[in-house]
Formats: sequence, C-alpha cells, structure tokens
Amino acid sequence: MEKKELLTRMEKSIVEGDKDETVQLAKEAVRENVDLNEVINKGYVPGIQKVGELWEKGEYFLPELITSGECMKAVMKVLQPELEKAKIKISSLGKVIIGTVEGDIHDIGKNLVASMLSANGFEVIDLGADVKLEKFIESAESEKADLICLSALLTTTMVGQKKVIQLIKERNLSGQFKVLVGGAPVTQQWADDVGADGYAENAMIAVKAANKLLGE
Ligand code: B12
Repeated sequence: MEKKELLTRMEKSIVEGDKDETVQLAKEAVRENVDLNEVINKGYVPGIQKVGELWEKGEYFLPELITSGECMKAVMKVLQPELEKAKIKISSLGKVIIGTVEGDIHDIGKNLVASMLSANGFEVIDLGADVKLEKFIESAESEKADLICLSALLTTTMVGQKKVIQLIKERNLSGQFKVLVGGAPVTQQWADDVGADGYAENAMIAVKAANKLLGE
C-alpha cells in the first residue's frame, strides 16, 4: 500500500473506531518499515483530533470517544515495542517521571509523549493517569529523576500542574528536577505563569524541550 493511502486509512480507522483495522494497519506499517513518527503524527493523531472535532460539533458522543481512544491505545501497544527497538542503546539522556494529573483520565497524549521520549533515549517512568499530585514528587525523589512531565487535558485539572510546581518550591526541591507541562488546553503563557521550566505542544516538540532542559 502506498504511504499516503496507509496514512489516510489510519486516520479513517480511528475516526470510525475500527480497532481491527487500526491494529492491522499499524502492523503493516511496521512490516513495511514506514517511519513510525509519521505513522503516529500524520496517520493516527489526525484521526483522534478529528474525533475531538466531531465531538465538539455534537456529531459524536462519549461511546465514540471511548472507542476511538481504545483504538489509539491498541495502536500504541503495537508501535511502542518497535519504537523501543529503534532507540539507540546508549546511556539514558535522563530519567523522566510522566503522568496525567489528578482528576484527569485522558492519557492518549501523555502516552504519546512517553513513547516519544522513550524512543529518543530517555528513561521513562509512566505513573499513568489520574495521578495524585504528591506522587509525582515522591516518585521523582525516590527515582532520582531529572524531569517531571505533567499532562492535563481539562481546564479544571490544569491547576494540578500549578500545584505540583508549588509543592516542589515549598519543599525546596526546585534545583533537583525540571518540570515540563503539556496537554490540549495548556499554553506557553500558562507554563510561564505557573513557573514551569518548559512547555511543548506535541510529543515531538516535547522531546526537543526535554533535550534542551536536560542538556543545559
Ligand atoms: C479522547 C477524549 C476522551 C477519552 C479519553 C480516553 C483516554 N484514554 O485518554 C474519554 C472518552 C475517556 C474522555 C473523557 C472525558 N472528556 Co475528553 N476528550 C477526548 C478528546 C476527543 C481527545 C483527546 C486526545 O486524546 N487527543 C489526542 C492527543 C494526541 O492529543 P493531546 O491529548 O492534546 O496530547 C498532545 C499534546 O497536548 C501534547 N501533550 C499532552 N500531554 C502532554 C504532557 C507534556 C508534559 C507535554 C510536554 C506535552 C503533552 O502532546 C500530545 C501528543 O502530541 C478531547 C478533544 C480535544 N480536542 O482534545 C476531549 C476533551 C479533552 N474532553 C473533554 C471532556 C469535558 C471530557 C469529560 C469531562 C467528559 C464527560 N462529561 O465525562 C471526560 C473527562 C473525565 C476525566 N475526569 O478526565 C473536553 C475538555 C474541556 C475542557 N476544556 O476542560 C475536551 C477538550 C472535549 C471538548 N471540546 O469539550 N475524553
């Protein structure tokens, strides 16, 4: 199958919530050695974004969102090991704690960021979604992490990012690890306002931001 057609079908399979097709296409991409960054960012992600638009327009409802979300997860199950294999086996560029903040169960974007960081040589500890704010700090301390990545998809949970940064300051831990924030409602302005060390609008840029923060 031509790459363009493959990417279009990937997008469509997510929009239609066709899990068998999404997984089968991911396997085909791996077999055919298609660039997995492209597969994710030009195939599957546009699909889930379209689902979001359809939801906003009132054309899709919660069951469709859940089904498409599950398709994304199934795809990442296929792609993640391949991304891992591709990563250059040199010493880790840094240890990263990542999770979606308390009260927020969205994890598709967070998983993508985790996958990309991992594929690009970072050691990633994924705490999952709906993570207690304290846990980010406890894990970062016990794991001696270099970076905490906080994802938030709801305007109501974004404030959790701010609270984690406050807790870090209160405990005089600011010098020990950097904080990177992201998620659909998060902006550079918000990151600056809450005192985050960095912000990235997508998983690719998150890798660049992490490199910049830990390379300095
Ligand atoms: C799929 C989805 C769901 C799925 C989630 C499945 C899952 N396992 O994640 C389900 C159906 C469960 C769901 C539930 C809900 N959802 Co929802 N959901 C979405 C949807 C359609 C897509 C989100 C997504 O996965 N996008 C694709 C990924 C790839 O993009 P992303 O998450 O933005 O991540 C990228 C970047 O933001 C960035 N990034 C993400 N995290 C991080 C972290 C760091 C550190 C960095 C640097 C970068 C970074 O990189 C990622 C990859 O490029 C969005 C619509 C939208 N436009 O975002 C609504 C949306 C986020 N949901 C919304 C709502 C309201 C809800 C519910 C409250 C609905 C309800 N009434 O129950 C619940 C939330 C329950 C809870 N407590 O969390 C609203 C939020 C409104 C708001 N502003 O607060 C949105 C915006 C829809 C809307 N327009 O109203 N949802």
